[in-house]
Amino acid sequence: MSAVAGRAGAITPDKAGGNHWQQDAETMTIEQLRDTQMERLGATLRSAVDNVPFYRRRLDEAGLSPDDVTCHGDACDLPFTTKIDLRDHYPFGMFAVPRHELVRVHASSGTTGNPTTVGYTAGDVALWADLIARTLAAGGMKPGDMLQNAYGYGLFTGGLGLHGGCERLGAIILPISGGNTDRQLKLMRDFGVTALSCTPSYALYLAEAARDRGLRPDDLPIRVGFHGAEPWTNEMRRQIEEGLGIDALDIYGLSEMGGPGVAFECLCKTGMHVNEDHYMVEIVDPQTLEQLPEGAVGELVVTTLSRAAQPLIRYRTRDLCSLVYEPCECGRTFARMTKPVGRSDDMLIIRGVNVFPSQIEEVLMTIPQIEPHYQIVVDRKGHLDMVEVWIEVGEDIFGETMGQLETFERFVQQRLYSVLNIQVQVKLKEPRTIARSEGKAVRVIDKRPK
Ligand code: DLL
Repeated sequence: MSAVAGRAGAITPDKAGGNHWQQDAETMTIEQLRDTQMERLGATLRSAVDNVPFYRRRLDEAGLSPDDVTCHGDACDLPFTTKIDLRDHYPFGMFAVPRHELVRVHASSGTTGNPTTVGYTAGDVALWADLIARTLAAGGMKPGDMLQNAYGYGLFTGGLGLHGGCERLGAIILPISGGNTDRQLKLMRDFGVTALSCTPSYALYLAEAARDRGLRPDDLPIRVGFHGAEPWTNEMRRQIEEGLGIDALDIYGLSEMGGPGVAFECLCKTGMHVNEDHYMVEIVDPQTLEQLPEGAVGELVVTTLSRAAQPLIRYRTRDLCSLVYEPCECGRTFARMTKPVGRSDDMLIIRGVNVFPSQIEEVLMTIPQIEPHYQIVVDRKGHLDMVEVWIEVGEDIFGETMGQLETFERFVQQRLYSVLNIQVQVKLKEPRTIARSEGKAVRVIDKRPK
């Protein structure tokens, strides 16, 4: 199986005015898609069982061999994979290829302590680039367009993911990464940038910053934006589109699946097309784990069909959404997923960065002056998420001078930064001032508008 099968090498306009990057693949019939999926699923299962002891054990326990999975219905018998499984096999225990076949490793935050690692072979990187090229082409990008990529570069998959896809498309990448808003706006105008990629909250922030500097949407050359990595609403879309004068498109992915590129919106804006030839998706009830029918909201479960370095079987994303199978006006036949409406775990997404409350607790509990009572308060100031961590400290600490208290707050802030990679405000609270709960402690107060 070639990771880049169906490559078009050119962008083909579709009837709705968007564009296909790999038209044959993106518009294949349902029968072709099902055959492709079963062939690739078989290869994925064989590789997982042959090369990853965890999967060999799991399939053994389920009394299954890869040859038992002969039709779509059989896939429901396969065991699930969770983030805990990835953590338990940190760092490379879930990889299916020897180290010399890897060319890249990314990582994202884990539930506790260790990050979740993601490996890529050269073929995986090439496949990823094609999936992002599909995403960018669907927004009308072509050679000659310039993409200002304000996703963070580094271990986060947003920066390098969009970067590779833009080069694959043959368009121009401006690898500016996040932050430095003045420079973002200056280069956007000076260079004639036509496309923007960043989190939706940063796009709103850029729109506001442009307005504050007296720039009107018509003064900005950008035409289209690719926004994801955190939840956003259609109302936010409206504000971004008005503020920047663009079409704002949703893109979805997660590190465990290689990063962005799992699903993308076309200019019809009627849900995100899942790249079903490379990712098999289902919706399950997060409690019973039973598969749910088309249109029902539940947890998205994804099986990789083409990733060589790290095949994942029935991975529980924890993202809650629904799927629609009706073909889209753009000609694409892949299922569309709705915007994720929430998560079935407690992960918070702060300015695009994943944060688990347990990570914060772990840090706090290593500091002896801190009592085991704390609260995490998340709010939105303007368009940016802000986090305050309220912590109760012992009586004795309030005997210290203001300067010493501030030094202590800064110390805790730095400890949290080193683990979370985001700035949080630490607020010291006097003993017994954080509300006690009779049931489950309420650790997170999320005041952000839904
Ligand atoms: O956020 C990958 C990505 C980068 C996607 C750039 C889109 C654009 P992680 O850091 O592993 O990977 O976070 C994955 O982010 O499980 C969702 O909860 C959330 N998420 C990603 N895209 C969207 C979206 C990247 N479009 C987690 N809408 C996922 C809502 C999203 N939530």
